[in-house]
Amino acid sequence: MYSSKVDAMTVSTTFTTQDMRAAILHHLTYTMGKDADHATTYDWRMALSFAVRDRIVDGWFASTRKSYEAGAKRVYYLSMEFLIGRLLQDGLVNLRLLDDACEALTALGLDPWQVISNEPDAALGNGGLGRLAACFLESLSSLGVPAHGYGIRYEHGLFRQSFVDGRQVELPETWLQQHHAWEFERPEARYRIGFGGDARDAGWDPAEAVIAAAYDTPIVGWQGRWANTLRLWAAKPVEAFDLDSFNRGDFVGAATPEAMARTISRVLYPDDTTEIGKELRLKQEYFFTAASLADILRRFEMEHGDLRKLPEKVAIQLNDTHPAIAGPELVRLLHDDNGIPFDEAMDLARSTLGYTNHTLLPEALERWSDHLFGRLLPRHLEIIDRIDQAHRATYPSSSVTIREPGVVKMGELSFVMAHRVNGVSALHTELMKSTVFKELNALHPDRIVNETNGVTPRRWLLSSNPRLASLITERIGEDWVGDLEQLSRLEEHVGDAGFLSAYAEAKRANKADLAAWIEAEHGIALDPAMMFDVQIKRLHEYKRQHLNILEAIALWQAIRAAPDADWTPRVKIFAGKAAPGYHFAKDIIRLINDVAEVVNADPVTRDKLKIVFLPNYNVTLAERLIPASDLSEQISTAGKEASGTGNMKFALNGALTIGTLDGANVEIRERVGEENFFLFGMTADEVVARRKIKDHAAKAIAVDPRLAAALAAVRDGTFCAEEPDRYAHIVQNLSGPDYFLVSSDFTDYWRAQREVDAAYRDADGWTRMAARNTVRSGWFSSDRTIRGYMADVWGAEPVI
Ligand code: 26W
Repeated sequence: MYSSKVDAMTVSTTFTTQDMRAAILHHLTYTMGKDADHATTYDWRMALSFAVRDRIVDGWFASTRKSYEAGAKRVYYLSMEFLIGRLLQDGLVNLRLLDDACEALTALGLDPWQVISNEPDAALGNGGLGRLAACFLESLSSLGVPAHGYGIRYEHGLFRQSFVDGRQVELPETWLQQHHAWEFERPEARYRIGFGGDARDAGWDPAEAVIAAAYDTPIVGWQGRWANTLRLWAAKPVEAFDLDSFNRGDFVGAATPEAMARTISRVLYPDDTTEIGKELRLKQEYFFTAASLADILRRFEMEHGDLRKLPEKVAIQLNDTHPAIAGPELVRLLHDDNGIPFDEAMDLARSTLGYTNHTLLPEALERWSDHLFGRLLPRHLEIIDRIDQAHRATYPSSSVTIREPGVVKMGELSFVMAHRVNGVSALHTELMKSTVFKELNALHPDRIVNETNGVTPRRWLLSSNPRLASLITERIGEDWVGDLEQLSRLEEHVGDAGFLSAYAEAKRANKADLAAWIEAEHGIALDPAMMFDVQIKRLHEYKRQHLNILEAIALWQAIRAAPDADWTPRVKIFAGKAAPGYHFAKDIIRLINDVAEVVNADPVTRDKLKIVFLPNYNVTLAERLIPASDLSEQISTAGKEASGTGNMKFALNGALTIGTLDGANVEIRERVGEENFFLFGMTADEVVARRKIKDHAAKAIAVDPRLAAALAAVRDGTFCAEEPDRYAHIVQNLSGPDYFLVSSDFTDYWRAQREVDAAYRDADGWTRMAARNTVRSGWFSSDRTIRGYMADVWGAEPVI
């Protein structure tokens, strides 16, 4: 029987493969109630998960204990999304038990990876914002900072995507259909959350209420030295069951309270760039924010008592405006419920709150109708009005308002109610100051700071690319895992042929694995010798997947025009979901699939160009694709991508970037060296200027016959003979308004892609460039980002 008592500070090396084997069999028998002869892969995976979870729990308790003993300042990360992915492999890697687990499973006659990959992704997010939150939680634990993540335990995460005739089809996601091994229900942590009703003299009498029930998931850090808690709220009815209705035979009526309540945490809204504006979305935002604040104040009062000390011991970060109601809610709790004068309550709240902005897209900035707001949260609307009045009284000359006729602007509210506001890349933060928050920045010149995003090197290098990770560790030891900027110590190895060939071999083997998986999973044969050119991210016009496919069409046409020329064979791999209501984006998906069908079937070009759109992009697919990529497509219209984080993962894993000077591309290029980055396109300023030119798209098309020919092929049904006009609207857009300047950036994009072709033909040269990307990308660790927040925003310290 294995020993349970371990000190949180160190992972006991006493836990052997035998112990792991015994632990797995223990849980198979006593937790899953299965004997080995009848166990399914699911049973083995759960048994292994529980065995690993046991190892995490001890450290988790010790971390909690230590945080209380230290009386440390706590960080609370409020986010509507946590794009976690799988947790089993992450736990095994962070606890350094992966080898033991694989040996134990093999000894039990099982295929370790079949068991480990049986886990569904926790897809509780749309894209960048949600995944960043997950990376941040892992880094907070790896750094030993007392922190909680707070969010919603959606019953259904982001929809599953499949293709029917090349079109995206959405299917419900069902991660909770199976038992979720990593969560603990906390019946003692439940809060009543009110909605509607009336606000009357500094009080509120909600008309309806639901219960927020807590589910805790331990988030373990590197080497298991610390573990924090992700607390997700599920909505439950105040009255579980309406017996009277039931007795009257109204069975549906009897179940309604349950169904209505659960609706709030039923599903994640799949939109990631257009504000939703729906009542249920506002209910979701208030539900989790109010439950989280109630829980935060309960813990604070238990530890520290006097609420006036709140900012000293609590730092709350708002992940975009989605939890912005936290400002008014905190004022309500401090003023209405605890009698602290309004202005003081406002100052206390401001000193406690930080706000991160993740997008400048006007359509993504939340502006709630004050009608809906007033009906759902009447007291909060009153408080927002007082906050607005107070701000205007302090800055009478300013025209900044939180309220406008008919709307409540959540961006302005978040800015006014936070003591620090940050952007997520240097360029984005500057654009925040010169565009959306220009006036507020002038009023509060020291409030905006930059915290360039980062990614956790445990999941995105050590766990997903073991070949490269072990090569690095061989050369510089493994301290890089907890201190990624140590990768720079590899610089001198880049000149060493042995290192370079091992580096190239790791990439080649990763590509072979990916090709085998794509063949097995999708029946498409890819030659790993071809360049793997990859664009994986949500579908959006500003991310310009349509620029990428236009270049592919032009390349296809060029190869057909000169088949014997010396082309650099490449595969264009796409993956990404479109918001269900975003029809233009869905049409881009269909176009890519239609083009792929024609190009992949073309005997003239098939061994020189292939196009693949992999369905159901998620965290796990990204972990499979990124280590096997040669070229990273980061081609957004400059000024539109706040940061990007995929770009960082690719650079770390030795994929070269073709990209614009947008978001964090700018900082990646600065750090890896412009000679190791394929730059193209207009800058953010040039974009603004170009838009002012009448017929800018037509002008671009007129001077580039390749572009004209590619658009013509899309227009004339080359890829949809059965419905030639299918993409007329896309061509009409790109030759007309073309707001995202696809046509105007095409020529330079083509030029850069041809430079990529030439560079790829010099295999050693390419490998050197790729290795330099890895070696010089250590700064893009989310550990570095979190250290920035700790210093500039939270004033929090690690406890270990
Ligand atoms: C209200 C609907 C909605 C939902 C999510 C609007 C906007 C969002 C997010 C802010 C969109 C998002 O994920 N933004 C991305 O955030 C990443 C993390 O900072 C950045 O790296 C990406 O550039 C940014 O697009």
